[in-house]
Amino acid sequence: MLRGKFILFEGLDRSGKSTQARKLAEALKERGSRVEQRHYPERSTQVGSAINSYLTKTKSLNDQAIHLLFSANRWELQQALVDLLDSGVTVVVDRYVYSGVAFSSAKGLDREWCWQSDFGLVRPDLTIFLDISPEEASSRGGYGEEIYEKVSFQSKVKAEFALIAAKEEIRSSEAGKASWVSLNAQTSLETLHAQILSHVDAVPDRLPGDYDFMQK
Ligand code: DGP
Repeated sequence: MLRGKFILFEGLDRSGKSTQARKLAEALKERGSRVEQRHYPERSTQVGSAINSYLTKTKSLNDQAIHLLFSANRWELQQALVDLLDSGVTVVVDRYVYSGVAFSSAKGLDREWCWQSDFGLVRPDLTIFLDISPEEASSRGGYGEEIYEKVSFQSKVKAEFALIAAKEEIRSSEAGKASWVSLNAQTSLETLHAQILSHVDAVPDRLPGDYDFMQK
């Protein structure tokens, strides 16, 4: 039996990640695959609840502490994620390590320091970065309620994601397999969905227990 695929969506707030993650999961299920969706931060745990208080501005925390809480939230759910993948379930994830680094670096924290707490986590098989301008994202519904939803800050996050993308694209080409793709999110839902599906189909099959990990 093969393990499931770990497919990650990353991007700015309101880039359309949730919609595309849902459409991807539905399409894969229709083909008969077992699929689960996950989202970080997972606000239902105690750590997640502290993160939620920060995001909704009911509790303030210094930048380093909240960075480590986001990372702890990924770590506390890591074994459950690996168990799902090993049991053959494809997991479509909305945000992960790269959001951690992009958002915290955008605040001015040292980039290398930001990566450290996530080294050792399982690396996604494919990261789909949905590229959108902060201005377009801000014009989409519901923007502005949480702490990071400001165009000026999201512009900094976008610049940090660009640095990460450059690094990950080099890693992809060295490894000879596309583990990071950046797609223009300002295109139609269906066009984007079709592009995503074709990238997911190209992800190589792997056996349970066979993972790459986040590392330097
Ligand atoms: P979401 O639930 O996907 O809307 O994410 C909530 C907000 O938290 C969003 O503005 C992105 C930000 N975020 C997500 N993950 C991390 C992280 O690991 N570190 C930091 N600093 N921010 C994050």
